[in-house]
Amino acid sequence: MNPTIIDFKPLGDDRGHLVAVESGNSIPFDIQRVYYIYETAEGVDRGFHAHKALNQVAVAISGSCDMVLDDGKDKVTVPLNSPTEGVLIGPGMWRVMSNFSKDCVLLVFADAHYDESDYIRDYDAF
Ligand code: T46
Repeated sequence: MNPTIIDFKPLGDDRGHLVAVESGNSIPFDIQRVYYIYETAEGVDRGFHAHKALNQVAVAISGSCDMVLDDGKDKVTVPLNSPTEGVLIGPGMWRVMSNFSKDCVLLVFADAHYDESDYIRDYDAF
């Protein structure tokens, strides 16, 4: 399994950095929802589910964490540690986020509004 890594173009100058994110351009879908995960307690892992239809792109805009993706056959760990690098997570992908640094802010773009019925939270059912 080769996860799709998305490189965002840093628009930096001597004042610092800026990244612009555009639906259908840097993100390969229409963005319907944005959420972020921060101040994750030490040693906590999150996720432990797959989605039936949802597409998402996750970027650690501060700090770092690992995104473990499992398609049912292969498992790959994608280190997220750059505000200019995201990972595309499509449907049918079990995900676990771990090794959150204290300062990690994980920003996620999604192509649909929150819908609990889109979650598969039972690994055996997955
Ligand atoms: C995912 C990974 C990367 C909402 O009400 N609206 C939302 O948009 C989201 C994302 C969550 N919630 C509620 C549902 C739960 O009561 O917030 C609570 C925490 O969500 P959850 O336990 O699903 O969080 P994670 O970190 O396990 O998973 C999240 C996303 O839910 C999921 O889609 O792919 O981040």
